[in-house]
Amino acid sequence: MDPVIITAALVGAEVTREQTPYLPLTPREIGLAAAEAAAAGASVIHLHVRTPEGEPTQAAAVFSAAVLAIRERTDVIVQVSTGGAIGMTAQERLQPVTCLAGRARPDMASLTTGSCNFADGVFLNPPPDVEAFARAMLQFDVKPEIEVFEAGMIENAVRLARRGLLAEPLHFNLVMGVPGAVPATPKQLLHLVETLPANATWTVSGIGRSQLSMSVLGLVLGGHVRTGLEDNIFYRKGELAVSNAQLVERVVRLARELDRPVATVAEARAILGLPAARP
Ligand code: KMH
Ligand code: ZN
Repeated sequence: MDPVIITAALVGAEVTREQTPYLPLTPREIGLAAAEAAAAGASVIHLHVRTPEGEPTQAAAVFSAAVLAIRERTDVIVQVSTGGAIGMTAQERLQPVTCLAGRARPDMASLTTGSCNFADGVFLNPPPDVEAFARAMLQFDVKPEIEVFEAGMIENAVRLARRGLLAEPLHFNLVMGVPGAVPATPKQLLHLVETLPANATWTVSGIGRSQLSMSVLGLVLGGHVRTGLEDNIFYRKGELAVSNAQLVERVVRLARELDRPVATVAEARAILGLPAARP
């Protein structure tokens, strides 16, 4: 079986320290959490950052500090979020793609190709913004991970690729179980996987308690797996996960049982078509 790329989504924009004391917030905490997750088997870090007060931000200075804190400690692939948080402007969200320099430049960035309800809010991604994000990623040589919260977002990405705004093969993250978007069921996952272009790579993220079942399905179906506190703060019902690394370790154990070798960073770079290392 092909190696599985494990992505650790360390912090996100929605989870708070009140919900879990184990959430890394400062650039240093994020750097340490990334190094632990990488040591456990993660080869990609999906990155959001926070202000000192713990609020989500897309400020370039904070992203830069966090990426450097990660790069000081590990050679993991860094994927910055352009989703940010509900209510942010497109210009604000794009900063980690367009404003980071030198070693702080990201390898990848998330790119959501449509709008959807997102818990009590609306995650707005109008076509002109999506197109601008795709163009910026091409210009800054940052590989998009297409975030799919609803089936139509796959076709939107394929259309962008046909217009030359996304480079193929495309890489997708199937995000299952956000309240208001596609439910985390095996049937829905299979439908999304079968809808992908034939040469695409994909990972799956299960939100909340679906993180475990979606991880297992991702492994069985030959996909890649995202885990971490952004998507789920519990290890099991009523028991908080004590770190991102703990969640990664569980995916590694499952992968071993299911005969999926865990991708090294070099293998993940090759699978995703990334250069051997970001200069
Ligand atoms: N925080 C969500 C509104 C992404 O990182 O690109 C969007 C999100 C997706 O987390
Ligand atoms: Zn995210």
